[in-house]
Amino acid sequence: MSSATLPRSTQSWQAADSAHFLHPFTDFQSLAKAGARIITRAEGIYLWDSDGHRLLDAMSGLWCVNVGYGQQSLVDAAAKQMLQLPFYNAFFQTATPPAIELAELLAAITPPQFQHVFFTGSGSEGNDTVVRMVRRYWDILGQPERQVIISRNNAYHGSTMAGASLGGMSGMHAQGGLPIPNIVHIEQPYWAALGQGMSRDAFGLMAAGWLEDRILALGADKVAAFIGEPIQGAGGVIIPPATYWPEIERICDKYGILLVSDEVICGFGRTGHWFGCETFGFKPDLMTFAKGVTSGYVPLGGVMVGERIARVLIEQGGEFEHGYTYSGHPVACAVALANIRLIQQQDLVGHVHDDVGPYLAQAFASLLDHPLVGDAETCGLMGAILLVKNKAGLVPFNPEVGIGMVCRGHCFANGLVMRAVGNRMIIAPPLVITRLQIDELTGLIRRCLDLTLVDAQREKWI
Ligand code: PXG
Repeated sequence: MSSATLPRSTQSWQAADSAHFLHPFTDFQSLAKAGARIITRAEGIYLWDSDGHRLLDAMSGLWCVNVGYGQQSLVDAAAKQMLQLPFYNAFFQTATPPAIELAELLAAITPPQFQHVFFTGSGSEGNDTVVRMVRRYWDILGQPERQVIISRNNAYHGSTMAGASLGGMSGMHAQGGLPIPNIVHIEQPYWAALGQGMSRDAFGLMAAGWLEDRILALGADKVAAFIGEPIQGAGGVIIPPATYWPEIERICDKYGILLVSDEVICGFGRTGHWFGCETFGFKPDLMTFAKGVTSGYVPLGGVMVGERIARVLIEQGGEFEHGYTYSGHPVACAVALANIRLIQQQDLVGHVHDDVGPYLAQAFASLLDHPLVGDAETCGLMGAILLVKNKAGLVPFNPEVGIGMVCRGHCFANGLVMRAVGNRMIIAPPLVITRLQIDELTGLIRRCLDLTLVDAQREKWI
């Protein structure tokens, strides 16, 4: 659809938007001043806005459109299910075929300890479920004093009261009296910021050791669980050293603490395996998922529940007093089934692992010669570029410059959606991306880095 055939002009959309729509994570006044960019359609890895501009969507919507835009089989699955049975609940001893089939398929594609799933409407609701479930588990086992959940600074686990509490974003904690009780945070495994002068592997062991220190300080009999994203996404694509997760697992095992992997971003092929825990070689007791389970075509989330927990809940727990209207929504589950089958049929996980993942790693390595690039790393189809003032010693820009946002501005103007998190430029493109499209992406990134360098020199930030 070109702008000419749209029923309203961009200006009219923007006026109505700022008059009525409170956007998530947004400074409402500055958005009203700037006017929202109105996205009207998409195909493959590209978006179009209401002025007809094309953008390469290197963020997969918001880390979710794994199979790319415009996949007919997902659309057909939704339409068929809506006609047959648009909704029925799973509360009062009822179920619908799509929810049952999806549960069966998830049990097959997740690591073998997972045979059960609890469905939610989003990743945040999934993590709320995790909090209630791990505390319920320890209650049933007669250890109700095991309440504390340990998470990490700069983690993102959602925006509900429990999700934002688990997250380690100080700005979020400052609004609304968070975190809720008995959620504590340790430092993140961010080598470029905290591990200078150490090898990555030595730093990974040290960062995992912070978990053991905290467990000992709290008393192991007070600790219920540890939660982490295999790779921190919203925190800036922080890829931990290879030594980190196996050591975290060893420590959780040593003290009998439940290990939760938040796979909302890393799940469904993003890192080159079905799940991030497989890429990093650890075995969680619970796994939160959302986003890529439906490629974002409709909302769905959930928690994979390991047999250690499921057996206790099922055999000794009685009623688990938790659930959502949309737990197991038939249309969402039908779309998830079509999405996962498409990932299987097109072997998108192998495509990331063997082909475009290594190709993106090479492309990012080629950017290391750029004067602004202090570090460039990838895992599967997640990538981050660290912008620095001086490559020697990774000297950061003054935060007031907002170097990431300057670069992001050039990206938008040049037809590329790339996200800025502080001084890190991050990408997570659809898994269907081709080598040729990665060449296009890399060319656009280089152009935007060059334009950012010109600004930095002109403004004497460098
Ligand atoms: N866990 C993780 C690891 C996430 O990335 C959630 C939970 C919450 O999911 P819902 O579906 O409730 O949003 C997320 C969501 C960003 C950004 O700025 C990232 C997310 C959401 C919004 C913005 O990168 N991730």
